Amino acid sequence: MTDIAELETSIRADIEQAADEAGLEAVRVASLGKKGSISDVMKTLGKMSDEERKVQGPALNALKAAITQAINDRKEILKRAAMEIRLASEKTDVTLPVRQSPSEAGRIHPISQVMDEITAIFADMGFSVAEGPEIETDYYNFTALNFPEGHPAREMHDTFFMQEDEKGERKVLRTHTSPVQIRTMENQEPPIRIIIPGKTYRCDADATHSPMFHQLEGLVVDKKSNIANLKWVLEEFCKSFFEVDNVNMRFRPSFFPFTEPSLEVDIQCDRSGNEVKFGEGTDWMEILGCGMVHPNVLRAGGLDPDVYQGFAWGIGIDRIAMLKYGMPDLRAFFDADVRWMKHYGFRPLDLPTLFGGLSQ
Ligand code: 2NM
Repeated sequence: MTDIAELETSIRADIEQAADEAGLEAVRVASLGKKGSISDVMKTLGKMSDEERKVQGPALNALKAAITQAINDRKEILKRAAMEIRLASEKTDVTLPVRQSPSEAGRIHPISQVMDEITAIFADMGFSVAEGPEIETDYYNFTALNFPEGHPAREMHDTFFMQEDEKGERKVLRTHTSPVQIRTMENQEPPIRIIIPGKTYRCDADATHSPMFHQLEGLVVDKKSNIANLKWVLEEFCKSFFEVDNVNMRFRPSFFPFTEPSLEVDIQCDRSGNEVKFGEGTDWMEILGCGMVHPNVLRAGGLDPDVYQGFAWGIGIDRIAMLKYGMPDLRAFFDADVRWMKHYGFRPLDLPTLFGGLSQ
């Protein structure tokens, strides 16, 4: 027969010697567990005489309770000791600078920045943004825009043609965003006030041309839209975009198939210093093309030219981005060079707004 007092002394010694919670758990299993030393003695109760059981039964229950208590007490001590060690080793220096988050490290490409700036300016004038496909039909890219079949202007656009499809149709990469204007006229009753920023494609590549480039076109159609409105819109745009109080603009006659009359717009500038300054000087710089929408284009858009008239314009985003932010080489725009982006890119959380300053 096991001496209960002896058993208790031995288990208590094991409890005291347990160095951590895992060791203590092993002691608990070895004593109170199903196959533990106390359970082993419990199993002998059945074979005892009634008198013996009356003494040993309560004594064993008391032992169980005492050991459970001793284990819990020791557990508390070990837990606290473990916490003390963690607290001592896991010191945080709250004066260290915070590590830069990915959203802080990223940069907005100057083209995206300029598109956002221009969108903010025109949104303020009540324009909305329209978008459309970059792979277009010949009809939307040329025919509906009053480029006659076989007209040299079609060739002038250096069009990228897709393979013929099963219907024998050859789609094109849009050479301008103007197809979106036709699609909008087809789907929306005037008054129409839209801008269309997006990618455009022409087979041309040198220091100032990339086969993929960005345009932003605008369209206004209403019953009485006129050249005076057009000039006001463009002047407001130039002042906001170049962040100057005054610009001198020069409108020269030009030709586009989709507008009549067609005009090219120059703004006065000073190129004597390192950078171009607008609103002063004696030089002129061409920045956009515009005109009154040709009656054939309105008709193609499903509008009656005897009821509606409109004006439209187109700006090359890449070139005015280079101008505004002093980037000398267009090709670097599309190199995806992280160092270039770090230098010329914009902070993602500094969104351009008219009230906060477009470019800060
Ligand atoms: C330009 C210049 C002049 C233009 C015309 C149209 C449309 F579809 F409404 F007729 N959209 N864009 C336009 C007019 C574009 O880019 C230099």
